[in-house]
Amino acid sequence: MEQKNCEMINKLDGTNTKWWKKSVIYQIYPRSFADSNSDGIGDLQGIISKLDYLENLGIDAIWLSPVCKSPQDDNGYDISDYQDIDPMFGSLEDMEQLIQEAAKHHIRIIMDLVLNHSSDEHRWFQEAKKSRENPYHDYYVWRDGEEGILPNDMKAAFGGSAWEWVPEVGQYYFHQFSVKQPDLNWENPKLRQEIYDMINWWTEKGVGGFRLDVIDQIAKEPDKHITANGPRLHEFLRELSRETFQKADLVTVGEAWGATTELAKLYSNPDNSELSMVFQFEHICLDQIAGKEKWDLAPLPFLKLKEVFARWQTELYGKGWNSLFWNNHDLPRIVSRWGNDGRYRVESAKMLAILLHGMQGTPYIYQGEELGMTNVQYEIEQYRDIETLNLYKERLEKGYTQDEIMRSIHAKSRDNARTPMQWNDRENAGFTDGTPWLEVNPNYKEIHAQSQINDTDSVFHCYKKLIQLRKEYPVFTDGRFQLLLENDENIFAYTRTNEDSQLLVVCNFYDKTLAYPFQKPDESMNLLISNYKDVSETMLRPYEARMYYNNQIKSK
Ligand code: TEU
Ligand code: CA
Repeated sequence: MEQKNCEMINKLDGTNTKWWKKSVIYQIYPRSFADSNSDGIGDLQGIISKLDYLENLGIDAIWLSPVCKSPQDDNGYDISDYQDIDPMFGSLEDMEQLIQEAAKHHIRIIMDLVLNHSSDEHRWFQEAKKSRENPYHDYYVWRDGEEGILPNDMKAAFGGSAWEWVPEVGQYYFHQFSVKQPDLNWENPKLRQEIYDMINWWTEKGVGGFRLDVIDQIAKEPDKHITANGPRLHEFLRELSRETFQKADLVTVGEAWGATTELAKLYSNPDNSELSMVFQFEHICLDQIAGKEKWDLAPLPFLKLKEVFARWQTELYGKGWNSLFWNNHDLPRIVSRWGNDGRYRVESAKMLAILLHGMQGTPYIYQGEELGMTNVQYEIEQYRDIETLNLYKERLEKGYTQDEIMRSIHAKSRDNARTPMQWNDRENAGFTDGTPWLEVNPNYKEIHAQSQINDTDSVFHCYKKLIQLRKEYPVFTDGRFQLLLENDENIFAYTRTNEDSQLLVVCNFYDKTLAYPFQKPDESMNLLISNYKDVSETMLRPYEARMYYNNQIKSK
């Protein structure tokens, strides 16, 4: 019955295929979005209460970070029951209600599937660790050994060894993330079948698609130190797709830190054999010391940023599909990171939006990005994220100074993105009537949704307009990308061109005033959107961004 919801939206769109190529997806981190029952944690009813806001913004789908049952060691990325909702967020009925209510607002729900690992509190793992003969034992990745002598030196992403000893079975299990996130063994066909059944069960409930957490790491081979891009990865993905996604008109997006453009063409092959699109991070990893960790800060190499975007735009054209994003729940706020969260907060937030949304791919907006929300600079006691807290301990032990560590945390902690959504200027930014699980950014009196919704100069309106433009002009979807001024140290400029029209995007990435680098725009150039009230023919002001549209290119 619920599947009708998606069919209904398809009809409204006037298309039955590849709806996601014209869509904009909004990511919700449920625990930080809206709290309906004053326990300080966002929940499903909270999201339902904000659907009008999201429809007003104009987004097509919500990527919902995990809401399944979980002990919350990694905020829900450690699932203990894939077919139930965590009571913290509500019930299965609330989830069904969300799917239905969202459809009435022309919004689909994309669930976050964490298939690389489960929680150690999942029934499968509870059984698996009982004995080597248990039927669930092989659902996980085990290696023989002796207590204290590790199978090898592999490290977990959240610190420490990737191996954990279980005395009952006299073996180590493998975990790429926290010790409470044992890796699933995709080599086991029975496990794969359980996963497919679970996905099909959600599809029947009417979800619009799935985001696949660290999907490039499912085909691990720890004996060879292989985590990402294991030999059987694309074989597994094709089977997964055939057994589940291809049976419905879903969007699927694979998180892949290790993707290259070549691999991305496999993941997102237009023949639909694997996924709809890839979510890769090459641009996001540029401001760190090469070969080191994200905490080892380096200035953004701007020319490299342009090169990376241009390469992905060009190489995937017609052969794959990319996600366009600056933010998610693991990344710092972009306006603080590569914009300016002081004097030019509004201008730079809009510039970054215009720059990204003119490209080919499916844009993602992470909650609060549409308001220009910023990073926080908390004391260590105020942080909640397992990665941040482990890093702090680990680096103190390694002899880093407190100041060095806090500088890294302020720049890169995942909690920068996880502070509660700023709805209004009331206490706790209108997020909760209780005590928020993570403190609200102290700038909420100045930056909040209520003041922006009806202000046509707001960051919110810039995003709203960009979403509308993507729907209105086909060139956003199909135009070929060309980078301009490749070696300019300040300006990011490009065109998108299809058979009968062209977009020109010109962005000043920095806080200085520059000469306008092109011929003065003529009457064939229609200014679609910009971030200053007027347009100078000779100058680009700090963080100025313009997007022109020209539909007379044939006559040229
Ligand atoms: O993230 C994948 C991942 O590799 C991150 O751990 C990343 O290295 C880190 O966040 C960068 O700081 C996904 C989820 O998005 C993340 O929230 C989860 O913690 C992780 O998987 C484990 O499920
Ligand atoms: Ca709540």
